[in-house]
Amino acid sequence: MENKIVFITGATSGIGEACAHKFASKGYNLILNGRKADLLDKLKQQLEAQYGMAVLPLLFDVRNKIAVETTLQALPDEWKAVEILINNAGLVLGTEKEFEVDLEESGIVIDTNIKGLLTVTRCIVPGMIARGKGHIINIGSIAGDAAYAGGSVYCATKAAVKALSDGLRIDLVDTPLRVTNIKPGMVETHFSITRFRGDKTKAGAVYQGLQPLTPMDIAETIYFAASAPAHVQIAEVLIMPTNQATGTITYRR
Ligand code: NDP
Ligand code: 8X3
Repeated sequence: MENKIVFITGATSGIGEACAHKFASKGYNLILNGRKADLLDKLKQQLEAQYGMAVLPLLFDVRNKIAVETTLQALPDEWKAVEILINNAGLVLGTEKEFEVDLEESGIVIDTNIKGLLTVTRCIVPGMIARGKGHIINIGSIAGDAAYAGGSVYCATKAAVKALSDGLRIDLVDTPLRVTNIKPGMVETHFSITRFRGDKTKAGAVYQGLQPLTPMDIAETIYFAASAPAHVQIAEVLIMPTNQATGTITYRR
């Protein structure tokens, strides 16, 4: 295939979907992963019609190791040469204290944000090494820099994303491959609705009185990192709204 290929996990919403639009608008072909077949199909139709590139939808849950491995091993030949991997699929469930969390939910968050990311990386990076070309962009978070109240498990997973990103960068230091950890602060997506288990009022309150980032703000930053010259490796980007200073300090009108 002529165009370069970007593979985005969790592409059916928020930051992943914005990345799909950004890279499609630049002529990339996209492998888009998600868990909702209808949304994936709709996105494929929309992007191909709007930008004239090609989309390969991949329906799987990143927690399902067998599904990830078999699907990625069976990629059609013309889709194998993934140049940019955006490990974006992720979530948080609940705001309980660490000693009160629902362990089933914590398991879902850990299995998605850490093990899912590692599984996809494990499947895609060897091909990048063999081709001598590749960029792995992990979506970490400001939450990985310091824990905050009610975020213990989620913060731990994003600290893990930082360690996995740093470790991979070390392991790839003798190759042309690059690794970037994008660490957003507050971005208004479905993220907080998921955190509050569907309660839109509570989710909306998170962004009241300040202007949060948009998913496209993050996609633009990711595109900037991906389009830097080959000798430039943007290792980390911490990006937050102007009225956010840390994971917990904000100014609200
Ligand atoms: P959204 O909830 O809008 O999007 C999350 C996406 O990930 C959805 O497409 C979701 O699909 C998908 N996803 C979740 N679990 C899985 C899974 N097991 N397998 C495959 N796909 C999955 O949230 P965001 O766009 O905000 O989140 C994207 C990433 O950004 C996450 O890693 C998040 O931690 C990170 N982030 C978000 C911030 C924010 O303030 N919004 C700030 C910092 C980081 P489905 O609908 O099927 O669940
Ligand atoms: C999501 C951002 O505000 O929960 O990673 O730390 S926040």
